[in-house]
Amino acid sequence: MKIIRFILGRIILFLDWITSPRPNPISEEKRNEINSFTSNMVMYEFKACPFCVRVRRFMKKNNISIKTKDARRNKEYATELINGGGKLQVPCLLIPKDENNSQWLYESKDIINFLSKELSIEL
Ligand SMILES: N[C@@H](CCC(=O)N[C@@H](CS)C(=O)NCC(=O)O)C(=O)O
Repeated sequence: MKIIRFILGRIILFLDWITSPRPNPISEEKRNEINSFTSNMVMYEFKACPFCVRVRRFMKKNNISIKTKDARRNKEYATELINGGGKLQVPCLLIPKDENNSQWLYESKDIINFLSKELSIEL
């Protein structure tokens, strides 16, 4: 089972690599707006998870750069995710609200919808 998952993961990463989307051209002003909006966010992921690939491709196409934490390879990140968000499921976007409050947004579709709505990106 582990070996099948590994092979599937490699295939997903390879396909993602050869069909990687080009970033849409945007103005410097829009780039600054995106960067300032996402600067303190973190996305918990597994590198070869197809749902994470979907979110990463959306981000790349739309010039969104968010720090990622691989919760498969790093047990500390997995613990952070479980303690903060309540479960080990990726992708999960951590959105800090203020000093004591954060939103842990699960579901690839919801993450893409959130980013596109907040950044006025058409889907
Ligand atoms: N409906 C979810 C599915 C996410 C999902 O199934 N993620 C898998 C990895 S591909 C996961 O977190 N599994 C937990 C585990 O393997 O422990 C989405 O679209 O984000």
